[in-house]
Amino acid sequence: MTDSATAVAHANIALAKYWGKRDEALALPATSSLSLTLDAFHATTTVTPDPDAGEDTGTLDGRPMSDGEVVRVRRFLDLVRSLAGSSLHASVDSVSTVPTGAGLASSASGFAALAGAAAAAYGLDLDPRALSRLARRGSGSAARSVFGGLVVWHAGTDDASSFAEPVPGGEAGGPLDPAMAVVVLDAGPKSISSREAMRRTVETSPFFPSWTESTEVDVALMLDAVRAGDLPTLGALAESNALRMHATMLGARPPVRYWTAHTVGVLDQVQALRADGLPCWATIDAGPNVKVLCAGRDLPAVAEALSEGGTRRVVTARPGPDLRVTAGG
Ligand code: 2P0
Repeated sequence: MTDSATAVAHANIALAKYWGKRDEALALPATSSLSLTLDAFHATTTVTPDPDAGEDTGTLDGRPMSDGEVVRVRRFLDLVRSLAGSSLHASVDSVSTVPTGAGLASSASGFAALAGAAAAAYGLDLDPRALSRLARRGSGSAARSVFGGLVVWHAGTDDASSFAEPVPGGEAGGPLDPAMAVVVLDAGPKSISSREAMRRTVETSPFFPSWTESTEVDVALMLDAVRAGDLPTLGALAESNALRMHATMLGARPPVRYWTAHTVGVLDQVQALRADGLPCWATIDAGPNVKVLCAGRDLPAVAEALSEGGTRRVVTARPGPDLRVTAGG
């Protein structure tokens, strides 16, 4: 038996979104993106290489992984094995506090934790940038979950230049003090995977070229806002960028629509809270749930308002930590 390794990675929510790939095989995104890693949701993954195992196996939250999940893990471990020069199969056991497949970035924390644990278990000595590039191959947004706080993922033009890195200024209690209220409207699996929806958007939406051009500009403007400690500008850009991402997928054929009437209801509420003098901004991923960015000091009031007297589940989150390998390796 070879030593196992365990890693913990936190979920991230993009403020400037990744939507569409320029290269599927290498998982190169069409645009750069900017995200906030959250302390509220994380995945803990243990990889145990086993000389006696004939194939890779896995569990997710204590149940055997589905065929589709095992295929994705196996492909990822193939990449790790090729880098490590190993032929050992492994068991992968992952426990997540993120509702799987509900547009709450379960694959980001999942594949970042898998990358960290697999690299350690197979003896790869990777610096954080190399780990981010490796995690990207499992799931694009996982590149960002290697780091805590605010993170930029440079789109790059090849495997070496497409990596994430931390952006100073995202610390809790700092001048920007970013925080998030996650409004959980539906924690069930989504109707179409983001991978498939992105592909359809790239292939059929006439809005896609404008989306990529304007997102590159948004990332630059957001980084300026972070440097200036200007949360209102960052928030307004984030809300607009999310709406543009959904506009580009609504332009696909057949259209991709993750919103429900409840999603629109929360957008209305966020607008009303701003009008009442409570600064907060909405963002939406590949699912109906709405994440609301605000300053840490306003988080209790924002969460209280969105919870509708406690009838709705709202999870509060502050900037989360870097990926860490917690055992073995
Ligand atoms: C993001 N999302 O930037 C965007 C916004 C969803 C909406 O990254 O195909 O699961 O594995 O690279 O990383 C979700 O996409 O997709 C995602 P793959 P991933 O957070």
